Amino acid sequence: MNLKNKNVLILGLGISGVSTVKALNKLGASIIISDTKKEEELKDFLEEIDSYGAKLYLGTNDVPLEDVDLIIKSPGIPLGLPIIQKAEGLNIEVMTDIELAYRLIPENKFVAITGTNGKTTTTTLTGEFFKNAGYSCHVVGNIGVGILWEAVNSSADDIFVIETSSFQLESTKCFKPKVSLIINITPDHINWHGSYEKYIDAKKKVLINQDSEDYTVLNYDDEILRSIKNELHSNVLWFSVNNALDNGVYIDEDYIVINTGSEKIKVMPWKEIKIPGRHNLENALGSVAIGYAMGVDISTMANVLRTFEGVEHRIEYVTTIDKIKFYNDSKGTNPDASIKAVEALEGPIVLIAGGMDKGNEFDDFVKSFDRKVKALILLGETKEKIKQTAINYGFNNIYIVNDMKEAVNKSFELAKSGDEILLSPACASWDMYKSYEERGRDFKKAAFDLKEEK
Ligand code: UMA
Repeated sequence: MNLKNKNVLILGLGISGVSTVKALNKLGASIIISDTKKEEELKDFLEEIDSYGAKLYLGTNDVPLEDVDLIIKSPGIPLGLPIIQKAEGLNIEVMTDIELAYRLIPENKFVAITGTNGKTTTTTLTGEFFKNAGYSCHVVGNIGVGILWEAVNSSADDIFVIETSSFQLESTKCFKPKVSLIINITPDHINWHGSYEKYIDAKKKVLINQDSEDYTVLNYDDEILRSIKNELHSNVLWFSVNNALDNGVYIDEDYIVINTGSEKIKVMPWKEIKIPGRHNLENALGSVAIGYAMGVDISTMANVLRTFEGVEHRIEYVTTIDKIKFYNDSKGTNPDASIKAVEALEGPIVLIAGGMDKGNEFDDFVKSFDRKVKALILLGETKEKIKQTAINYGFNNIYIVNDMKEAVNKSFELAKSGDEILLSPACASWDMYKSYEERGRDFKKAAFDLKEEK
């Protein structure tokens, strides 16, 4: 795809927007940028692309489209936005950065990982497999690194491990990774997609173009994923925590094994995996299946699994005060993710939850408390919704707070020696913060401030 002298409109100047602008500048495109934020709010991002002479439309997404050849939109911008509708009427192609990256390097070594939960851990872990096996590997995408700047600076043999969100996938057309993985699917981002079915359809776009040269890794324990078997044209590799498999990665007498169809390869005892919890075992099995498909040697994968400590904001141990441990799970941005965090800790737990309302229900979340959660501290847009759900299930030890500092102080007041304080909001952060990372850092700061006071 040749973009030299093409007029490309970048909608949204966030992390992916900046990476896209830098890449397009290198490719010789003429760049137009539009963002509803004002210049002042975009100061840092604008500084990064200061010298490129881009035409700016700030404080608005209303841009004349007459001369525009292509639009690259930030993942979170919905396809229903008037400018996108207008572009479609004018036959101007609209895509996200992962689609353009694929079109620029179609003879790719793209590994695309999606799922409702576990994406970031699995993407990081898979990247570690490749790096430790001596590959040059870019870990990019929803994990917080725009793909395009990395793509235009890569070599032919480089591998891209891409965390792909439903937002990024929804507007793909040709995107066809060498290996795809869907870890699990449960309801999320319903408001944005319009329905659970549309969210599932977006996730499926990670594998829909794959053919007999490609591999699709799927969780056999997930009913939705089992049911899409007939839609695949690729080589399927299953993984399962619960079931023995004819073809795939599973647990056999305490060992992680790969059944290739003709032989069973022992990887390692699953109990030696460093990251805790059943959900992390699923993530590990998915990563092993990818590593196997891409030819990473077994001992490298086993060594990484024995030492990999997990990622920031995902059941991250923060500190201990008076034998009370603090865990940051700000990445718990939907009920299912937070259920996994509650399950992974031993308890008793004082749980801090609540945030932006994405249209999720919290029944299963509250049911997972199961006497392990002793108190619930709620903040953000969903505080009353979660409170009401908890009360409906007979859980009444609930405290409403206004900010993270108050949440941390209140939880410490309620916790006893041996308890665990867990931030796992079950909601997005965007009602109070720019990102889940900012929310997680705020939680950690409040915990460390409290420790200093003590
Ligand atoms: N904007 C408009 N018009 C709109 C909406 C937004 O102009 O109608 C502008 C905003 O003002 C903003 C820009 O678009 O300045 C986009 O910023 P953003 O924060 O939405 O996006 P990025 O900074 O580019 O970050 C995106 C991903 N964000 C989303 O999909 C919402 C990041 O995923 C990703 O790490 C990054 O690209 C690099 O690929 C974050 C995320 O929350 C972690 N993802 C969701 C999730 O995991 O649940 C999907």
